[in-house]
Amino acid sequence: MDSLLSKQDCHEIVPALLVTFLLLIFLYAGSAYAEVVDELYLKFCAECHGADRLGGQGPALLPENLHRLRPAKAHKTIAEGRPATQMPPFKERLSDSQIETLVKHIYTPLDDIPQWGMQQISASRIEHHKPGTLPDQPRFEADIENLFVVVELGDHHATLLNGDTFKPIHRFPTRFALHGGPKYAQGGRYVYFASRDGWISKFDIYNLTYTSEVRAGINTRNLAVSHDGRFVMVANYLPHSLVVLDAEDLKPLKVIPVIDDKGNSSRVSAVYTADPRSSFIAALKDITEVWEISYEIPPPKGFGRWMHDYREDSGEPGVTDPFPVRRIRVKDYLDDFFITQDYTQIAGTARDGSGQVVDLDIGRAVQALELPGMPHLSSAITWRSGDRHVMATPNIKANKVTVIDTKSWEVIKEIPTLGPGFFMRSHEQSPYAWVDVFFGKERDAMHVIDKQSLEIVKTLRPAEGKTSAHVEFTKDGQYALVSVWDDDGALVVYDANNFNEVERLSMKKPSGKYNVHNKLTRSSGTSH
Ligand code: DHE
Repeated sequence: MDSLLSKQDCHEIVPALLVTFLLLIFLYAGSAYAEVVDELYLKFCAECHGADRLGGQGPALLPENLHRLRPAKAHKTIAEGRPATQMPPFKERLSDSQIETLVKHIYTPLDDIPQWGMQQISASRIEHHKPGTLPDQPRFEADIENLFVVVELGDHHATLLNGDTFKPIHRFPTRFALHGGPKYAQGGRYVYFASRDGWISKFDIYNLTYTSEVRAGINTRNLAVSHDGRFVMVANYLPHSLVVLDAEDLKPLKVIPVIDDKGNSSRVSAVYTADPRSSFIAALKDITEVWEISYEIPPPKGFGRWMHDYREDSGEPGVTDPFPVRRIRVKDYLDDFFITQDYTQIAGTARDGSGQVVDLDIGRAVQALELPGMPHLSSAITWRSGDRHVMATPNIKANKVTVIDTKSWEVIKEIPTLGPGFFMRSHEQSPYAWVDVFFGKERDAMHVIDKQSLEIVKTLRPAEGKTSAHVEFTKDGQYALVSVWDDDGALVVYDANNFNEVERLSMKKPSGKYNVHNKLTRSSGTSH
């Protein structure tokens, strides 16, 4: 019988079949590999960094956000964890090649990064109560100035606490993974929260209810509120932007892309309000610049109408472009920084340890700063010690508190501690500064330092074996509130003079706690 295929057919079909076969194997291998990557990523990374790599409790993992992290360093971070973050080491659970697979994955661009501009922000806004529709009297009896908001990370709630009686007034749900300090406005009537996934929520303390919410970013760092309570500024990791909101109803007023004059964009390290300057100060992570953004709107007369016009134009600048940016070129990146009490200088460090002092009036870096152990943002406090003004901060990578003279910017003392710490706090009325030992075996310890002798005078252990962290004082500085940072945790109130425990309230992983008076008066013993 004749063969069904001619010799000619064989010449054409066999190679074609072979190519198809190889292609199928290649595609199969490719999709199997993609499946392995997805499985690894979903199992080990997605819970914190988001299934879509756009961030969640942890930052977004995209090439655009990893400029400063070389792949080899990313490998090390996955294997060994990252100090000062919730990132654990994975080397016991993942092989070297699995880690390498994940590294390749996070440096692969996404096909499509969602846009998050004016339109998306506006569309996300939720209005629970229109401005002016809720009663102007508190629904409870308490000194508003001595209230605390305590953030409980364990089940994403916050507790409003009476700082005189230490009795909770109200416990309410928050957005997922709040981070950084909530900010008060209007004498403590309102508090603004930021979540790591970009949601900004405005809560009316008088009426114990949210009034509005908006998603200002996909992966957000923190927020600041102007001292006059008119504007909220949001700092983002993704997209690379700063967003100005109307503090009254959280309507977006302006999206400022964070780009230098060569077109390089940057994540924002953090933004703070500089009250006497009527400006926001933002430090950047991928560009060696500090930005000062003025919220003084000219002309002051007729401001309301002018702003209204601006909003109706849905973001198009009006006669004068509001919120202008002043760029200050600096010597290195500023990952962590503090603004001095008089708002004239910034002391900051890059994660690799190099530090600098930037003068906001002169507009440049004026001095190097020796802070090798890397502080956490907003951990430093200041006080008068003898005839000097000092700044002190714990270090996330070193077992010490560094004390610096804020005039000469020289280190005047390093106080050895039982481990690296996250937060340090004091109060104008207290002779002591409290500092936690967040990392290591002794993480249940809390040191109390005498502000004049610069010696540790007491080490407390609020709960044996459980992390104790983050202190905030009452309005009068007589009591210090400490977190037992555990799902089965507590808020422990100490007499700040004799260190005796006076109250213990059960809470679910309480993180930061924020006193209305200390925050609004910009106490030198706490973050602003
Ligand atoms: Fe924070 C404040 C950045 C890890 C708890 N942290 C801040 C602020 C910034 C910041 C920018 C200031 C915001 C503000 O108050 O306006 N934090 C960073 C980091 O870069 C770092 C090291 C890595 C990261 O995960 O982003 C980091 N921070 C942590 C944690 O792991 C902590 C302990 C637990 C958590 O919530 O993730 C943590 N950060 C806090 C708290 C504050 C804070 C409680 C507010 C302190 C205050 O008293 O104001």
